[in-house]
Amino acid sequence: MATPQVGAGIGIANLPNQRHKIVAKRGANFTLMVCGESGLGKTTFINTLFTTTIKPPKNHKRRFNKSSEKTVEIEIIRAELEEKQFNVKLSVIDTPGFGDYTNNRDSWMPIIDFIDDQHESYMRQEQQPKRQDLIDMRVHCCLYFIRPTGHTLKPLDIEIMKRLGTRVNLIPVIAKADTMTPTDLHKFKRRILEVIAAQDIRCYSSPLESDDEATTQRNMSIMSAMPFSIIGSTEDVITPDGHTTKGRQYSWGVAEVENEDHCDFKKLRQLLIRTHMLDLIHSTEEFHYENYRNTQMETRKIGEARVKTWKEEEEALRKRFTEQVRLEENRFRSWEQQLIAERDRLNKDLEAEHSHIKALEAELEALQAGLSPRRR
Ligand SMILES: Nc1nc2c(ncn2[C@@H]2O[C@H](COP(=O)(O)OP(=O)(O)OP(=O)(O)O)[C@@H](O)[C@H]2O)c(=O)[nH]1
Ligand SMILES: [Mg+2]
Repeated sequence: MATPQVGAGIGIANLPNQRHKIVAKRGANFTLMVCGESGLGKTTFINTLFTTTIKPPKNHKRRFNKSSEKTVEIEIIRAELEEKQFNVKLSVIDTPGFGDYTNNRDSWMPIIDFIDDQHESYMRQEQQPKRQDLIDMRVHCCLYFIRPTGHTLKPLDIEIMKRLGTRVNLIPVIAKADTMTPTDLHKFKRRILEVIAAQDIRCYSSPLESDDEATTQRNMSIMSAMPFSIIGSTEDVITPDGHTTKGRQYSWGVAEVENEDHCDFKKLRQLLIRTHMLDLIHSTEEFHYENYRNTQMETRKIGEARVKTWKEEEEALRKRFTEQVRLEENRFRSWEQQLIAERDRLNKDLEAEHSHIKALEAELEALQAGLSPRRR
């Protein structure tokens, strides 16, 4: 896990926001996640973001070498961004790309679960009496990588984006923008937005209005680029006008990461690191986390009510059973008593019969005794 420090300013201290003061005091935790089909350039994007935003850390080399490898597990990369008195602890979550079929649930469900688990873990900690130093890995923004097919969103994208949109600030991005012509890219963006609207997929939207006109204009310009097209690369290329920048070299020329005519990487980075970071953090807390908490509370309340009903039913059943057993026992006892009484009566009868027989026998004997001398 790398922990790079930034030397270059990132502009976050200039946030024109009341909340800035609060966050500036204690610093902010910002967690960004990338997800999407395999091989779309998620890991490359993270590396590009670090290379272009943060002074590359010494121990970061290992990651760059890994960029062409498949990501096989959820990986968290940590960095610290500092500017003047402002401090941001940045965590980027790289996820394994999933296959391109909807029924491939095993590969993308863990990503959804990861987001829920972070909310759950935070909620548990909040419920503890000791609440200092909460570990907070709630995802503030999830970039969903879309394959640059030029057609439309696939059923797989729709299914996953729907689930993500209700849990997290979802921002769709078009991967590998250098593989499409600007005209096709424009059409593709429009189609994606149409599907998002038609399918009711909830994507991140931000308050565009601000106190000053320039900020409002800037926010509108950034947000209107959604879904952001991106080019990822940590390689240096030489532009036609001779300066060195990050990009991808082709026989026909270069695709530049930070050129706004080539892709929206710069706008997206500005949104994430500078203009909308606090809004992403606050909307996560105030909307997505609250949503999760309320749903869980509701579910738990229903659960508790069910348990209460079960307990009541169990108690009633137990009472009924005990009563039944008591009645049976009474019935058995009175039957037993009757039986004993009957036995005693029979015994008495038997004794009476015995005495009667004995008396008869004695009488017989006496009779026999009286008779015999006369015979002699
Ligand atoms: N043309 C083009 N290729 C790219 C871009 N970004 C990444 N690639 C290439 O795409 C391949 C896959 O990139 P990765 O960053 O490993 O993709 P990934 O989404 O992390 O893949 P998984 O970890 O398997 O999900 C590599 O060969 C990259 O060089 C891009 O913007 N344009
Ligand atoms: Mg990867």
